[in-house]
Amino acid sequence: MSTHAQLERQLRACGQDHLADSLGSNPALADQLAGIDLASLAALIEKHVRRPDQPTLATDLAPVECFSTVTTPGRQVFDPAAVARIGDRLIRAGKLAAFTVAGGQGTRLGFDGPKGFFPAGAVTGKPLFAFFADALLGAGDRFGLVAPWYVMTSTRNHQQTVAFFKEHNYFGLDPADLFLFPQGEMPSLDIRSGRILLAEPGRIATNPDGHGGSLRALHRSGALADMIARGIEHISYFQVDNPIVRVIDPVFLGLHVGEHSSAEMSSKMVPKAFPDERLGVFCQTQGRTQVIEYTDLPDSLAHESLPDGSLRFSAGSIAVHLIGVEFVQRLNTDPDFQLPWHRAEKIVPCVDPDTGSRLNPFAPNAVKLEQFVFDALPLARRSIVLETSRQDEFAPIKNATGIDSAESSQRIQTARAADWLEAAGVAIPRTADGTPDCVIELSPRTASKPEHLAAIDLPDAIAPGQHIAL
Ligand code: UD2
Repeated sequence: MSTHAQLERQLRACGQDHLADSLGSNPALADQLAGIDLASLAALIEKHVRRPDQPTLATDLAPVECFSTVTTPGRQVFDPAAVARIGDRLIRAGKLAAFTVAGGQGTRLGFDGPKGFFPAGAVTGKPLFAFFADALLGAGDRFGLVAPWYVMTSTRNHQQTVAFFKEHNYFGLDPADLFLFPQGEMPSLDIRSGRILLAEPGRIATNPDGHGGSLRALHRSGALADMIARGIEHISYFQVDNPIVRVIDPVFLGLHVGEHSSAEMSSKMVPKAFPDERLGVFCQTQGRTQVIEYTDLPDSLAHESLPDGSLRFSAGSIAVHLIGVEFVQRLNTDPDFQLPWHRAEKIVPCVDPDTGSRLNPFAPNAVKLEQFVFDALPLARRSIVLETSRQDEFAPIKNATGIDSAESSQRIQTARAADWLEAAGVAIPRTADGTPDCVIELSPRTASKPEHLAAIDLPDAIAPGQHIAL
């Protein structure tokens, strides 16, 4: 059977007659469909569009046990210095790479451009990508070598991102140590019929396949092969939205490769600030770690508290992981490897396939399917979770205003820098309630931990109202 006839048959088998009918007159459509797994589409439409159901939770769901550097009661305490020595050795030996997932659409932020371009610096206005580059350069200064950086984009922001890095002279990094690749796409489906929507006549509407798609995209893009060729053994995974993420962390790496872990996939958490905080929660079922996304956690569990008043399911995911290169290789060579798909209802402007007229819906008209990287956690044999300090490592920029906005992130950045500088002997102006009366932007090249400030020439004091970048 010709490829064309085979494609037509596959399309009809999964209810996409409107595409099968126009195949002959539109060769570009066949190219667009080539990257899509049509064989599994019928089952996905049935499960997520025609008969969507609530995800079922395991009956033995329990809170996860965590290691802690902040010694919250009840956590497994360990010796960070001993563990850091192990991580330190691996970093110096060039075994760690950085990996940013930057393929999301960032609709909530309302920023006109890829999120990595967002001006996150309170004083310099430098973009998020510059923060991560500075973190890598800072680690390079301290460990004697700059880790390679892999950035996952999406088809819609890839060229723009490549150009942005070039325009900014790769933020001081060697372009040979930078690897940008686009993630996979999924067709966007009509919310009622399951038919693939058309973005324009003859062109299907697609959406990025979720950050879980990164595990396959690493392989497909050649990034994984590049890591192996460089001798990389572990991947420091983080999202594009958190300017204070500790990109290179010897303590976390030492724990990840240590006796309690299978060195396949490890995670960082902070205790949730309030029950409905929009963080996935680490849980345990059948001895395996997993994350339940906040949208899937029933209210009763989100609010359940312990006798001391703390939340029972409190371990909030800050979406920071260490992932073993061998683990990613294993998943990609396993014919049964498939992360679950998650359904989201979205507004997708499209054209009517029957009349060709443009539709601009006001209510969700599409089902978007995405995979989540944390769904790979239960595939790891022993997966550790490390509690960390929220103020030191988590100040995401997701929303235009309020919680997790640029304003809240910059407030946390200043509070963190003020505490670190004060501990290093710098006088910090504070208002009556203790809030710093200044704006401080601390580059991760200068310090990603308080002790890094010991090696820096610091001012004696910061003036009230001063804006300072260090
Ligand atoms: C994510 C987690 C949430 C919590 C929070 C911490 C999910 C589903 N939820 O919430 O549990 O850990 O972060 O900040 O992850 N991305 C891609 N490709 C895609 C989709 C997303 O690269 O197809 C990237 C995106 O660019 C961003 C990250 O993944 O860096 C997070 O995506 P999000 O904004 O959808 O997740 P969020 O912030 O609601």
